[in-house]
Amino acid sequence: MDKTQGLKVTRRSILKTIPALSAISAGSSFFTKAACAQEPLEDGYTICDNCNQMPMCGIHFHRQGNTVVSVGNWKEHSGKLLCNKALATLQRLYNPNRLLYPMKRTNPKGSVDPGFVRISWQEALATIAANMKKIRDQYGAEKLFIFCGDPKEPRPAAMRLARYFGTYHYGTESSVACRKGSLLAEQLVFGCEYAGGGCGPKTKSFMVMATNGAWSKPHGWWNMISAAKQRGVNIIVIDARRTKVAELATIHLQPKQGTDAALGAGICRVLFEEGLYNKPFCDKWVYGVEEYRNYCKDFTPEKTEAITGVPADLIVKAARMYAEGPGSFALTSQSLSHSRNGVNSARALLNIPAILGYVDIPGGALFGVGPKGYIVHDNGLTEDFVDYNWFKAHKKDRLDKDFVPVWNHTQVQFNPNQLPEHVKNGKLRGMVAFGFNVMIWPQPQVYAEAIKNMDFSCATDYFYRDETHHDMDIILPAAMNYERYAPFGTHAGNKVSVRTPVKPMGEAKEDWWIALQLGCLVDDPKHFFDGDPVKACDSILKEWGTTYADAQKNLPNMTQVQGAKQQPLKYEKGLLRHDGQPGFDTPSGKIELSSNITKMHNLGTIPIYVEPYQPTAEYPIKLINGTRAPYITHSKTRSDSPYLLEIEPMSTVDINPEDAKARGINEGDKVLIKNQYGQARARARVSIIVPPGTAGMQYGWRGDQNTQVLIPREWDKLSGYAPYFETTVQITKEA
Ligand SMILES: Nc1nc2c(c(=O)[nH]1)N[C@H]1C(S)=C(S)[C@@H](COP(=O)(O)OP(=O)(O)OC[C@H]3O[C@@H](n4cnc5c(=O)[nH]c(N)nc54)[C@H](O)[C@@H]3O)O[C@H]1N2
Ligand SMILES: Nc1nc2c(c(=O)[nH]1)N[C@H]1C(S)=C(S)[C@@H](COP(=O)(O)OP(=O)(O)OC[C@H]3O[C@@H](n4cnc5c(=O)[nH]c(N)nc54)[C@H](O)[C@@H]3O)O[C@H]1N2
Ligand SMILES: [Mo]
Repeated sequence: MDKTQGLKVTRRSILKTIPALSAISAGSSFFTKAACAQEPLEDGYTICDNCNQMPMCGIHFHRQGNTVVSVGNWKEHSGKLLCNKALATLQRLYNPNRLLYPMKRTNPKGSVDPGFVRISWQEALATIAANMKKIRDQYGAEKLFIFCGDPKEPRPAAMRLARYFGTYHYGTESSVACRKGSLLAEQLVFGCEYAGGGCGPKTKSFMVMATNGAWSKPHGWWNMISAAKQRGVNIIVIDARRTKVAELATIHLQPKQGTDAALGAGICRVLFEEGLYNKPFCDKWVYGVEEYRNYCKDFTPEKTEAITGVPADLIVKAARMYAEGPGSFALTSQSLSHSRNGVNSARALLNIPAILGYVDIPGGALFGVGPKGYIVHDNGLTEDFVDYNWFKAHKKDRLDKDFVPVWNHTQVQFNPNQLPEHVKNGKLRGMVAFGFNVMIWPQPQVYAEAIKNMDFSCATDYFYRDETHHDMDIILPAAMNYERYAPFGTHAGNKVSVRTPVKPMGEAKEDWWIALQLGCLVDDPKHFFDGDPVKACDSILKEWGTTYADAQKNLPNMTQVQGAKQQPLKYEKGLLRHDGQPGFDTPSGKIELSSNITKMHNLGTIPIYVEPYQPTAEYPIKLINGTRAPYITHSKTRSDSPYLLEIEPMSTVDINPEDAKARGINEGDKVLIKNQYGQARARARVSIIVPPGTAGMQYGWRGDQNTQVLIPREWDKLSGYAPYFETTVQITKEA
């Protein structure tokens, strides 16, 4: 059977579940037309955007006329195994609740009914541009906040809009939360992005640092680790939960949530004391060894056990086993950084491969390379495209300077977690957003209030989301991944994939088109490729030796572009530092166990352990709020793709059998999760995936299942991230 026939759209499947969420229904006359179409089946190609992994997975679809009728694996693509979320993008495409027309409010902000009505694109763009210019003229361009949520694809265009409009207050979901907290740890230690990698043929030991890649990295991570296991690689998993990956591990170290800085120190102590660390490497390339070693002295296996709950003998065994390398590692993109001491937790674990010299070696994780100027972590495509240096030059002018000085020092994106305060003080007056979601934040109602109090705000989205869009001025319909050209995908350092889109539904337009059109209205159209997304892509592709049209001709193959050659030991060859000298791009030129940047800002030197919130009699359960599940992405897969909602119809909390029994809770019972900040409803799943005293669940559910109300607005001093994984709660059976 043709694998591309994986999922077929039928009228019945689409109409089976229509969520009652949206205030704006698009109608479904489309399906009647599609059903009559007698056109030939043609091939089409696009990139999945449903979990926003980088790089992303390829989709091969079949179209009949303008209708996508089936989706499946794009077998020539480097991300070729589609998961359920990718298959569900077809149902999302034809979800009858999609936002399909530009809308403007007609009732005052704060009204129960915003009174959104359909307007033309011309009116929408002209109104937004006029308000942007008004803010710039009256208060200064930097009073406009430009934001892109988890969707990674609009980012290069949104960042370019910010640049040429003139505001350096550009932020994304990754400057609210997510990957950049771990990235900050990597930068402090190694001077650049370095989240580790997988296992190669030479790898002997692999440390999985708080990531559950089997569920969060759908494109082949499970295959990679199970193949490594079969080859006899020693796998050490550090995870607070008993995940599938932990069950496969040679050793599972299961620390209590938020205690990794102690565990890292405990493991490093064994390596130092037993002489297992790489002394010649440390002497030459590592800064702060004596200072950190002295700190670790205290963390005897017994003391480390007392803090982390990991048995002392297992800590010693794991340290010795990992030292048998060559060792590789994989660091979480988020879980560690979502605690108040999160960046230091991640740094402490990174110190383990650092002192063993498992840095850019054969059999270890290599530093990433890409085509000229390519930036993964800001998703800006290239430094030239977004004018990275302009943002760097304006770091010191940003509003996050006092709130998070280390972040401000190191990051090109603005940290907007103090948005409510900035709006209150008149420092931010308006917002242009792409895929914006107030539920990204703890206490989302505070952010919704800030949006309401802005002079002007607008957002592009696939759907109308009441909690986010209710008090906005204008909402614009974004074309989905099957309906857009930009951006192209960049993979494996030197390959790109392009699309063959269908015409968008209704009047949806691609985010890049919207950003570029706005750019043309508020600045010189030359900076915005006359509003044409393909021309914008070509400005990058030409530098890399191809064009969009040429890459389309290569389909179904991906197109090879000029990329940097991957090679080990880049620090010896001067390939990591901005000045081209050997070493690392840190102030000392070495890997920093003791950070000169945190020191500069009086925020300590080495990654010390700070006790996380402890359970109390009133709130005895630690709640990890946000671990990934294979069929959910954040807030968006729920109502958008009813197939996925069938797998998990409501917010579900994992609770250990001991804790369940003590509370008279059975599998499937409705429960109430409560703490001093708020409460949320869920359904119980009694499971040993969590240890006694800890519960785990998703976030992103709406209404009375919204767990963001349980999270305090408190922040890691280094990243400014909220403690999503660190709260304590009580769980009771619902009456
Ligand atoms: N409690 C808790 N909170 C967390 C986390 C956690 O683990 N726990 N994790 C944090 C992390 S790591 C992340 S990444 C964030 C999630 O970041 P969010 O930005 O909150 O992610 P989503 O819920 O996916 O919402 C994205 C919005 O963008 C829209 N959208 C999707 N694709 C596109 C597109 O291509 N164009 C446009 N215009 N719109 C689009 C969707 O419809 C949706 O409304 O949440 C953070 N917050
Ligand atoms: N299916 C799916 N995939 C996704 C996403 C999605 O929503 N759905 N989102 C994408 C995004 S935006 C992100 S940021 C990534 C996140 O990807 P991951 O980092 O893999 O995400 P998590 O599942 O949140 O966390 C990984 C593990 O950390 C463990 N953990 C929690 N707290 C601690 C702790 O204090 N110490 C230790 N040692 N372990 C701890 C959890 O038990 C969990 O198993 O996933 C991406 N991929
Ligand atoms: Mo994330």
